[in-house]
Amino acid sequence: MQQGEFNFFCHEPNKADVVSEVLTGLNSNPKFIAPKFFYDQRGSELFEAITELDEYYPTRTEMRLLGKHLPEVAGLLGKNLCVVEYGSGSSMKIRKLLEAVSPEAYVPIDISQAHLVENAQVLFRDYPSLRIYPVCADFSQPLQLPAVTQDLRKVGFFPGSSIGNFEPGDASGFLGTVRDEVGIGGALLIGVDRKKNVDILHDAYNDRRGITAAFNLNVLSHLNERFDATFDLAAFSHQARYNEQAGCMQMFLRSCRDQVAHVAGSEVTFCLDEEVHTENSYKFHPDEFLAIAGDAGFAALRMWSDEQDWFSLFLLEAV
Ligand code: AVJ
Repeated sequence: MQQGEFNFFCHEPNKADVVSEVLTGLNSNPKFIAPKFFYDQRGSELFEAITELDEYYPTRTEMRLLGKHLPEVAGLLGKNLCVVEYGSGSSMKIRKLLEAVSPEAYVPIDISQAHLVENAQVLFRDYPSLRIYPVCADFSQPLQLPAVTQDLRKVGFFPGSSIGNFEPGDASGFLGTVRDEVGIGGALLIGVDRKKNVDILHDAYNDRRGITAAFNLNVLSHLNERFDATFDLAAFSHQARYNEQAGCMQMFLRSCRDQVAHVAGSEVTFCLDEEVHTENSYKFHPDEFLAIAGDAGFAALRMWSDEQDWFSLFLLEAV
């Protein structure tokens, strides 16, 4: 049995750049906070809770597709693989993929260092012969994969329709960097949420128990802790609605009064009813997604969808 290995690589962006990124958004008109700031430890836990909600169908639908089609994926991918996971959320999905394709190496990439390393160590305990190289980095930016994996065929894994967080132009840009990272002949297994009845989407982002609202508001707690901000969460309300023209669910935090918050020493003013944009979650027709993937240098090998065409799994090859 091959001896496993665990080696951590840190490319965490420096704090000054992150602070200026946050302030740029909060000084823009309209104001925005990038969705990556949802995922501190508490945010990752809240998202975990969202995936178990009746209304939030994407995770369970994708898990069913993985369960059903991973044997075919394994047959198509072959051996001598390195799985590169963009954003290491819960390990439910990656465990299914690791079990199905038995790669030589696994490279999880995530911006939340504690969450990343903790998840990777648990996987190393359960898969001691696997070479695991966690990389702390912003996966939306180009990065060097660990050189020790260069002799292996790269398979990118981007589940959950997190591709939906990118603006269409940025989505093909991101997939282009993934294509460069996996290289010619490399592959990408990606989950994509489909366009559907707006009521279903509305309910998925406005769940009865208010978990999504807590997840959305938690971004302010994250900024309070990390950037000495002074946000009063009780002075903002969760808003989520479908933008028909753009084809995406949009989330906002609405200011319940005129107010001022300090962020990393800078003052930010909010008017009554002013909205801060926190996330776009684009929904796709298959041809729309394949056009974006094609622009990025990927060809479709397979597409699998659930019986209601609510969610699709694509296996792409870098050409
Ligand atoms: C993890 C980005 C795919 O957009 O559906 C869940 C995050 N936002 N509920 C999504 C999310 C609100 C989720 N992604």
